[in-house]
Amino acid sequence: MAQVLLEKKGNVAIASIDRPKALNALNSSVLDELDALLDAVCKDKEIRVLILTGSGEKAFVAGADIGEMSELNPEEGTAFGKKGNDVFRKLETLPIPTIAAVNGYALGGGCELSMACDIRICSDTAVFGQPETGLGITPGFGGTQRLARLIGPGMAKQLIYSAKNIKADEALRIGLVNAVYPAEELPAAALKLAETIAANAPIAVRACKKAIDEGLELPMDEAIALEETLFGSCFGTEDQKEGMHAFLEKRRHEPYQNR
Ligand code: DAK
Repeated sequence: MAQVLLEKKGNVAIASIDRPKALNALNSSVLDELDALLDAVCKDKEIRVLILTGSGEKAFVAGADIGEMSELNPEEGTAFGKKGNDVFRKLETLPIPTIAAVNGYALGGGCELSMACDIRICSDTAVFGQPETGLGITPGFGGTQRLARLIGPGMAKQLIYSAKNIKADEALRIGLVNAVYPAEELPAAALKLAETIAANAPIAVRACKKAIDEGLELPMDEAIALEETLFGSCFGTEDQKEGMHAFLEKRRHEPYQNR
């Protein structure tokens, strides 16, 4: 039975981790399915934005599967960490924008999964945390790296060393999420945001993702040069011509064609 579900609504795809009885904990087979799903999403030219969420009302993802991890030896632990990291990196570098709609517990690997997405929004029932040090391990799916980059090293160290969970309002305050919604409104809010993004010129949106993600790793002069190249490449697209002509002709642009 599939443990990661994919639904398409127009140009938006919604992937749900579907193991609600284990609070959507990530085991090896879920990671394999997520990996295959990302490959399929990448190939589907209709999909312009991916939303990631969890099935059920309690959890986004309550972490890596503690049952599966408990008896690993150091070599197996390293291999499990690499498997997760490879999938999360594939998600992070997916060419299209990704939104984590965090609908409950996002602990350990769940918090890390949300951080591999471009944008995080959550329900007022969401709980975030990196409980690993309380279990005798370090975060293993990029938590030490992405949390420190997102919210700064001081706050990341406090969360990781203390293994304390935080609620949605605190996640908003420290910049881990962009917005908090009543639980029942989260799916619609995520879809509305995704549709807003999907209606913009897809080639330009993908170029923005590349410019931001790759530019942040470069010295400023190289980062600006990267932006210039990507900016220039947009002028070879039909969507740029339509967008600018529509403005000059004082009309609404035709739906962008991803060309
Ligand atoms: N793994 C496996 N099963 C889990 C789980 C998890 N992370 N979280 C919950 N479950 C299962 C529970 O065992 C329970 O199963 P049954 O007993 O019903 O069979 C079911 O989900 C419902 O959970 P609870 O009965 O505990 O529900 P409560 O509402 O009472 O509590 C909770 C919800 C989220 C507070 C609690 O379930 C909890 O504390 N869960 C564990 C959260 C956690 O510690 N997550 C972090 C896991 S560590 C690495 C690779 C990866 C990682 C690290 C290193 N390398 C290889 C380098 C990542 C580590 C993690 O993510």
